[in-house]
This record gives sequence, structure tokens and C-alpha cells, in this order.
Amino acid sequence: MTKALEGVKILDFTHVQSGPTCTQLLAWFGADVIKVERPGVGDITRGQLQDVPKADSLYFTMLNHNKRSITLDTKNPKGKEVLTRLIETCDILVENFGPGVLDRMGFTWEKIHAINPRMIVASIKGFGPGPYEDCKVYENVAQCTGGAASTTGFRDGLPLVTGAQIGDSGTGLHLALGIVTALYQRNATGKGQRVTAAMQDGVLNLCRVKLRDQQRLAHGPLTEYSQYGEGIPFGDATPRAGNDSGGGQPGRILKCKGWETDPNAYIYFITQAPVWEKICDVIGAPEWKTDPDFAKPAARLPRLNQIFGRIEDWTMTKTKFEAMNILNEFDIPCGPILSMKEIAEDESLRATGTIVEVDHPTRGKYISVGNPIKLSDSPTDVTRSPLLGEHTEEILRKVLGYNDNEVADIRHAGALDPAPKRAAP
Ligand code: CAO
Repeated sequence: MTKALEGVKILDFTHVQSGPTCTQLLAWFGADVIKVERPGVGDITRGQLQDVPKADSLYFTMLNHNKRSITLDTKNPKGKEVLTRLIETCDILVENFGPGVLDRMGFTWEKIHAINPRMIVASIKGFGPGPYEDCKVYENVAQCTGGAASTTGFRDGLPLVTGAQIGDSGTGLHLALGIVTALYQRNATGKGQRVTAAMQDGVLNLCRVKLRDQQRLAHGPLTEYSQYGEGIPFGDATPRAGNDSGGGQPGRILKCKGWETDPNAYIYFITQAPVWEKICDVIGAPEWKTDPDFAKPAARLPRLNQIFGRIEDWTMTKTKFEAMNILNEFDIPCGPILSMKEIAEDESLRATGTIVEVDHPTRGKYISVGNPIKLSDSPTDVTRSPLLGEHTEEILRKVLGYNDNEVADIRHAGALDPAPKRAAP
């Protein structure tokens, strides 16, 4: 066994981003992921944000590595037979259709469980049971309803969404953990179960510290927020905190040399208490080590603007990388603001396989994010995403065991072709 999930078969009914992130991870751990796509159409992202004409988009290719693709009309009666066979054969079904889609297709949990009691059925929806359970949801809807947007941005500005896809990819990660946990339980019970992850819940889980702050508000102001030092009273909900650190060690984004022309010439600087004296020395403020207004963390909290202003006077004399090198020598936690260009060119990320180069038959070479989770006995080899229906015949014959006549029947019944367009009512 060279891969952790070798031998695990996944019926991948996912599309767009949240579900595909999950099944891509499982594929990287060695599962055989069979992506079922609508004939002629496929995952809608194949054609979205296309940069190379007639080639699968980066949106699709970067979320569907290491998978096989079968096209199948699962609304066609013969297609339903094939889907039933896939359910009998696979260990896990993963889907992120809109609410009710799988039921409308005729494959309720009860039916799937009856066909294959060992099957784990894993779903992502926008919301859990409740008033919004029937809503369709995309990334930013989840960020807004999960508490991220109301707590991101500056106090006097609009709520903001973040570029990190915490609603989609974040929930995909949550689902992947649920799946392997259910698989572990199945080893003992022999029984499959349902795994569900709602995007609102996933985002809220990642915003845990903001719900912490919501409750702390009942006991007084949030003293580590810049707002406290600025003398601005708190309202009744966790406010937006700009670039304040979410933890107990105050931090800020500070300008570095070149900030006037380079939008990323900044560094995140954390005034971690144990290294305070070193910070004072580095920035040329040794008097702060003994000054009662600055020497202790609690005394510093109302003075964060003054403190970070002085630190910034120092960071502005260095490039972000010079500052990083100097500060690291003293174990002062900091991080340069890296642009996507800098990350794409980072040799160390390439060396670890976190950035990989992939070759694709219609689009050529591109780079992608490899598996960020490294298993010492289950290395990840990133292979290109499948073309639409590239493995249809192979899966019908080799995975499901259909013979020539049966494949011809399935084809003849139209289960592998695009469904005829219905006239608008
Ligand atoms: N054969 C035949 N029909 C197929 C098929 C196949 N192989 N695969 C999918 N379909 C059909 C489904 O049966 C369904 O048809 P009906 O609506 O007639 O039942 C339709 O295609 C897919 O419906 P959908 O609701 O999933 O797709 P949508 O584009 O309207 O909505 C999305 C997309 C993402 C909003 C919705 O799927 C959703 O809310 N998913 C859950 C939350 C989620 O994951 N969101 C994140 C997406 S990434 O930003």
C-alpha cells in the first residue's frame, strides 16, 4: 500500500468549488475518485473564467486533479441503472448539489443506503436544517452568513469578504475530515452513514474567535482591539478590527520600504510579549523597556497606535524581506505580505510540492497548489484533471464490468449523450 486511501472508491457528484476541493484531497490521499458529469456540459467551471480558448479553465483544472471523469445522464432511466451500479461499487458518494437535487433524481439517502448499506453519503449545502435550508449558496453568501464579513474590514468601512475561500474550500476541508472519520467508524460497524457540512457552519467554525469576542463584550471592552486605545466605545456586536491580531498578542500590518509604489510592500508585525525587549532594541526604543507606560502588556494596550507608529518608522526603512530577516534573528514573529506572483515563484514552496507544475493536453503547462497536507508514508503525486468524459468507457467496462453489448445498450439509450433540450413552457 503506497497511498493512505488506496482501494477506496469515491462516486464524485461534486461541482464548482466546495465539493471538488474535498474529493481532490481524497484523491491526493490515494482514493479512486470517479467524477460523474452531465454529458456535453460537465462541471460548469470547465467553461468559466476561461483563459485559453476551448481548454478547461484553471478554475476547473486546479480543483479536479487526480480524478477520472465519466459522463452520465442520471435523469435517463439507463443512466439511473448505471448510477445504481456505481453506488453498489463505490464506498463514498460526495455531492454538493442544490438542496433536494439528489432526492429529485430518485436517489434519497434511504434508497442509497438500501442499495449499499456500507456507502457513506457526504453532502455540502449552504445551510443546515432551519429557515434557509432550501437556499442555494455560493462562497460569499457563506462568508456573509457565517460571521466572517461582519468581522472583516475596518470599523468605519463596509463589511468585507476575504480572498481565502473559507466558505467553499473551507467547507470542503471540513467534509473531507467527516468522510475519513465515517470511514474509520465503518471499519468497526460495517455501516455507512450520512456526513453533512453546511457552509454557514464551516465559516462560523473558522470565525470561532469572533464569537468568543462577542461574549467577552458583556464583560467590558475588547482591550486588544485598536478601537479601545482610540477611545471609541464598543457596540453590542463584535466589531470589524482592521488588521488587529485575533489573539492576545497585538499585531498590525505596517509599511515597508517601497510602499508608495508597491501595493504589497508591507509586513505583519506581532508585538509578542516575551520578545518585547528585543523589539524595543531593534526599533531603537530601548527606553520603552523600563517605561511603565510600555514595559508591561496591559499598559501597552491603550497605546497601540503610538507603538505601531514607532515600529512602522523602523519598518519603513527596510524592505519587507530585510525586516523579516532581521526580526527572525530575534524570534520576533512577523510575515511579509507576499503577492501571488511572489508565491508562484517561491522555490521552497515548489520544493515541498505545495506549488506544482502540471501539464495538460489542451491548455499546456500551468501551476497549481499541490496537497498542503503531507503524509510521510503516503506521498502525493499531482496528476492533471480529466477531460470531460475521458474515462467513461474505462469506468463502464473496468470498474462496473459492463460488456460490449451492455455498453452499446447504455449508449443507445442516450444515457451518455447530452439530454435533449426541452421547449420552454
Ligand atoms: N445528469 C443529469 N442531470 C444532472 C447531472 C447529471 N449527471 N448532474 C447534475 N444534474 C442536474 C441535477 O439533477 C439538477 O437538476 P434539477 O434542478 O432539475 O433537479 C441540476 O443539474 C443541478 O442543480 P444544482 O442546484 O446543484 O445546480 P445550480 O447550478 O442551479 O446551483 C449551486 C449551483 C452551487 C448554487 C448549488 O448546487 C448549491 O447550492 N450547492 C450547495 C452549496 C454549495 O456547494 N455551494 C458552493 C458552490 S461553489 O461556490
